[in-house]
Amino acid sequence: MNAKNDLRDLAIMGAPQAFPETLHVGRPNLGDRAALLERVNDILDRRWFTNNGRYVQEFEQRVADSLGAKHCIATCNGTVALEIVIRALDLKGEVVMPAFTFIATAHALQWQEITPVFADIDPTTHLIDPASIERLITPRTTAILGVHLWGRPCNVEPLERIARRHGLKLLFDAAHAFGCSHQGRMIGSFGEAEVFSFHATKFVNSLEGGAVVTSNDKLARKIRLMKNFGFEGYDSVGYIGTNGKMNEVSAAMGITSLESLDEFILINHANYGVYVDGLANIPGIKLLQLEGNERRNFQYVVVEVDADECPISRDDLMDLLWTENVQARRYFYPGCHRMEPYRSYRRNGNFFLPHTERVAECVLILPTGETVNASAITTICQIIRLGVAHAEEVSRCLRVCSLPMHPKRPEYGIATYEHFGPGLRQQAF
Ligand code: T4K
Repeated sequence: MNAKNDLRDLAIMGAPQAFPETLHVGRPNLGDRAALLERVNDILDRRWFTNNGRYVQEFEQRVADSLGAKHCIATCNGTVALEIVIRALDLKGEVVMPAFTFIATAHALQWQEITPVFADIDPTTHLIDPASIERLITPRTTAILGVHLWGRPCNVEPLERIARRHGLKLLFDAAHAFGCSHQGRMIGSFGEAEVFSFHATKFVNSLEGGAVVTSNDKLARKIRLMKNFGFEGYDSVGYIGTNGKMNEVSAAMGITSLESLDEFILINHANYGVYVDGLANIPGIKLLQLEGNERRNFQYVVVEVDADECPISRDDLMDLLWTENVQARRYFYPGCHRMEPYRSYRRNGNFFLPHTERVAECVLILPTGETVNASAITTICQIIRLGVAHAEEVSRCLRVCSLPMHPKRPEYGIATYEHFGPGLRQQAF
């Protein structure tokens, strides 16, 4: 790791990059490798790879127990879990959801020709704003789909009241919120059902995976059948279904990961604390507050770059980090309503979502998890501090070099730092 104490230490000035290996947002946590391999060997020995195997059953039981829920139905990923629960609840027409979320939340509805109707968010919490929901409800509305973004629970009680008043179903995308609580109750126990993701990038992962958690017996039974083609027995099918099953190796990884849950949260929490100190008093840089009495997993480090107060733009700061081999991400830019097919829908196109627009323009997600240590975080914070302190030079340098570094910013093309690194100093100055 190369220290970044002043402007001349930055890679855009020709200095070595801060990190020889890329730091990612969402680098998977491993947990106990030996325990995982032992389970995988057992799976191979027993030749039972999928279809409600022993490890899937154990994973489901452990998840349900840890959340105090009656049922956990494991699936191949979080998106399919959402699709199945939406289908099992018989949702139709329109569903109100926040525009500021991962695109899978909207797609899970639209995939079944249900129109996502986008509500605005609370600018402080980034969560669906209950006050923006009621005016969106029409006779076609069948549900509200809240998202516990960044692991922060939605403002559940007003959502429950609105759902009750209008006879709507309430469900939650809890992809980010495993291990989190709201008013002392674990996420997983709210609404008709809650959906988790155990994708590789989640702090508890099953390589790919997801789960529906509910305490509704009838719904649980239906989802269990639906994720296995609707089979009720060898020769009888009770519902339309799909193949949404989790396989045994994923479940083995999930169990192994669950066994390290407390350790992962401790690491994330400690990392968060280093970010709090490292980013203190940088003008226009605000770390999303996660502390409090509730349980949190701290798996996303969310920074707001305030365009009014910060001399450098969010995107220039992100590019600066990429030149140093820190792949910060601007989740969930530009918001679902600005992505296809939704932006082409006239009704959504007309939506006025000022808080969503502002937050999508200013959020930057920084690396955390098992693979990031305190000194790496201190260096990341120093890069940010230097970027803010020398905003003009940094932005000019980024422009002069017309850096083609960010594969997800099409305006910059696909190349990476390696493509422009040598000779950069001559180009810039
Ligand atoms: N609802 C919400 C609110 C969600 O956030 C998500 C998923 C879902 C529903 C759907 O759940 P799943 O169907 O995915 O279970 C990532 C994840 O793919 C996605 O699961 C997650 N949310 C979303 C927030 O982030 P990308 O497009 O950022 O993925 P990608 O491939 O760029 O990976 C992120 C970083 O992690 C990269 O810098 C590389 C690193 N990485 C990734 C993988 C897969 C690794 O180092 N190793 C790996 O194995 O979406």
